Amino acid sequence: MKKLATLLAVAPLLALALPAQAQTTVKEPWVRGTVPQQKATGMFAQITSAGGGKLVAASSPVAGVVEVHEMAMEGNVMKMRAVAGGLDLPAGKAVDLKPGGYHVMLMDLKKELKAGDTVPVTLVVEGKDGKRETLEVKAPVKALAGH
Ligand SMILES: [Cu+2]
Repeated sequence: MKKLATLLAVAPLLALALPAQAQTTVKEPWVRGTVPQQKATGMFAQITSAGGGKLVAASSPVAGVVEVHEMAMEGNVMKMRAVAGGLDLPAGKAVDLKPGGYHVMLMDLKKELKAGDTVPVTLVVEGKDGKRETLEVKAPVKALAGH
C-alpha cells in the first residue's frame, strides 16, 4: 500500500516530465466569411500552449497559401505581415488571434466561405523542446459585419 501511495504522489510529476500530447488548446476558432471573388480572409481563435512554444505553420484545404500574420505600423499605415520565426505562445498564457491583431491568413482561397460553413485548419506548434504538435481545428465561418 505504501508503494502505491508513493507512486500516486509522483505520478503528477511524471506527467509534467513527459511530453504531453495536448500541450496546446485552441478555443473559439472562427473564420471571417467572404464574398464571391474575394481571395483572402482571416482565421481567429484563442490559443494557449501549456508548456510554451511557437505557432510556426498553418494550412487549410480551402486556401492555397496560409500564413501567420501580425498587424504593425509602417509609417502611419497599419499593415499586416507574416510573423517572422513564428508566433510566440508564452507558457500557460492565452494568445488572442483577433481582427486587427494576430491572425491566420488564408490566401488564394479556392471558394467563397459562407456563414455556416466549417473550415478545417491545421496549426503546427513547436514546443520549447523542439517537438512539433499538430492541431486540427474546425473553424465555423461567421458572416462579415454588415452582411
Ligand atoms: Cu493577414
